[in-house]
Amino acid sequence: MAIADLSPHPTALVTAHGGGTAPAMRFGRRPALAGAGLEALFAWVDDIAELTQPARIHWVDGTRGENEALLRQQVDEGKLIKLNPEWRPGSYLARSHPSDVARTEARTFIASEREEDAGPTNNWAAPAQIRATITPLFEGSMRGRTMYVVPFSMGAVGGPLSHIGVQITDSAYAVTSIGIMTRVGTSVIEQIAAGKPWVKTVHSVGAPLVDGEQDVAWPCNDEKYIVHFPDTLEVWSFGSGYGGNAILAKKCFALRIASVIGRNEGWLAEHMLLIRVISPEGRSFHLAAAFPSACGKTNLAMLRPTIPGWRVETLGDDIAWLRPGDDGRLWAINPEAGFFGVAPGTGETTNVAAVETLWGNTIFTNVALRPDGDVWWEGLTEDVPAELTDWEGNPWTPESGRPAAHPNSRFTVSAGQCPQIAPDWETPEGVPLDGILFGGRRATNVPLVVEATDWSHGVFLGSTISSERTAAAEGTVGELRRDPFAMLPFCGYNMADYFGHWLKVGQKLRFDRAPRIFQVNWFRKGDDGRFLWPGFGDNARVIDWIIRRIEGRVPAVDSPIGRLPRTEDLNLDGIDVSDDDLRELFAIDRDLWLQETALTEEFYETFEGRVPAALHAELAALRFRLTRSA
Ligand code: GTP
Ligand code: SPV
Ligand code: MN
Repeated sequence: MAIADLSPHPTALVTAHGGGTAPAMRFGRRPALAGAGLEALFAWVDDIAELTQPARIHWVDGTRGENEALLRQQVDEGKLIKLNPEWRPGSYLARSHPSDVARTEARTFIASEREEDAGPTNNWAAPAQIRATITPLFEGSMRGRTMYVVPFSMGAVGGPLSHIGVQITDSAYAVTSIGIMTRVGTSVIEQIAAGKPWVKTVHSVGAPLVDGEQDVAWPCNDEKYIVHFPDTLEVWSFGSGYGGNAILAKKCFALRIASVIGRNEGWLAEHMLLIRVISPEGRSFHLAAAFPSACGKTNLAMLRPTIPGWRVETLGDDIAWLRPGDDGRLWAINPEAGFFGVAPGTGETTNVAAVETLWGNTIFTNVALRPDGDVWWEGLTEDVPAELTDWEGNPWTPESGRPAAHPNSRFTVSAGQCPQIAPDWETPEGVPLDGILFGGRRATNVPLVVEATDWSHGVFLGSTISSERTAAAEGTVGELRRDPFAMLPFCGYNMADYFGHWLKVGQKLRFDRAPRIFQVNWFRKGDDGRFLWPGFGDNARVIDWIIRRIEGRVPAVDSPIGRLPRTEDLNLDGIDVSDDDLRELFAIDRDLWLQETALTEEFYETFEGRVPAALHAELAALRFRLTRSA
């Protein structure tokens, strides 16, 4: 179809339901707004339409009625299964194509002008070259489909730390997901009209419908490209409908592109949860924590402490933007509006707040379906249902010998539904941080908790994080890999420069007001392969120690790798952690640690001299402490 065939004020919705004629054109028109900034937006939308040749254009206004219509349309098209409203009102199940279940890091590119700006941990592509590769893929890629234009804000609309963008997509599933994960609406267009800068993101599942071709439940393409242009603030994503590849406001914008904006403007875009911890005395503390994908952020974000008196309020579960304030403190916002969380392992005993959050209005992807029209996944209940439909739509019984839900199956739900969401979670100026935690999944070596001696030691700890791979990205689960700051797949520029930027941000903080930095590891295992630490709600016991350290109420023990708790300072009332296990949780094997330092040096060397001297000095100091006689 030629661009000329597109009506200037195209209709929103296809006729699918109700038969007969199209419903009244209530949604989808180009906003009737004026403002200098809009010309560029309209021209860009026209350009993308000319390239991708959709059958119609729908300007998303973010209203409830529009959302309901989009959900209904997806049900009619067989793309969503409506769950039984008796158990799960307003909720839906999507089943992806079995090849499109996780982020595809090997197909993710940073197309900075200079290769060294992407650095050795990213796939670099020359901008002109990759544009020449992907443009033909987008040519006609939306034929027969609706092209949605989705204006979104990361952070409260108009907030001082917020940023806006527009996503063009041919996936209604993406639109309804973005509607949960971000703030979508015409108020964003008003900001663009007023001249506020915005990020351009383009997404196509890469499955045009030609000559009346029948659509499939989960259109996607074997060929995938997730390409970031940090110099022009653009993202182009082709071929995948999966969350992190398709909700471009999330990892692509709020981390990869935002990390570059943050480098240029003096702030940090981080893969971090954000919580307020309220002590038994009623004092509030704000913590952010960076753990790699599927390593416990959502769980800690919704912590229900097992020790009396403590409370946690949720502020965010995946991304935090941190900015030094005039007061010398580090201020944080959660730029998102929802949770795109890992389903398996989320249950009454592990994360009851998440289970409660999911009471309704949730889009589930790749979980199992119960005969009664509700959902299930491994770990939701102790009892395993006798009969299910698995994530691929096949009959399943416990004897099947395979998981009923995909290990990276997910829920998408509004943050406001979390029963312990902080009442002020949308406050535009954010909250001042008292502590930052770094962690990963480490079966060996890394103690339950260790405190950094100062900011640069903390940055060193962040830069050395390694973690066993999970199902959140394609690759071999369990394999140990470096994941500094939990940002390996998400840093939009050279990670050595990123380490340097962290050091610089530290210099802008008042030394007595900077957040204290800790490393934690809930995943250490005994020789018998069992977790040594009960985890989940009991992680509050570690948080309790961290807060008392921040308050200066407990001493710590110096070790070669940082400050450790005295065991008598850990509140272990009511749990069975044997003395042996406790010793093992904090054991530091000097030989193994020296091997770690050798690996760290190797890792630093891959940056060819770009790692800041301060971090080399930290590494040398660690080696000295490990080798000097005990
Ligand atoms: P992304 O959304 O991929 O960034 O993941 P996340 O970091 O938010 O991870 P999440 O909290 O969803 O946890 C992932 C998995 O780790 C789930 O299966 C959890 O049950 C499990 N998990 C979380 N916290 C703990 C813990 O303290 N101990 C143990 N053993 N497992 C945990
Ligand atoms: C992660 O993988 O870290 C996620 C899920 O939070 S995704 O948004 O798909 O990246
Ligand atoms: Mn994540």
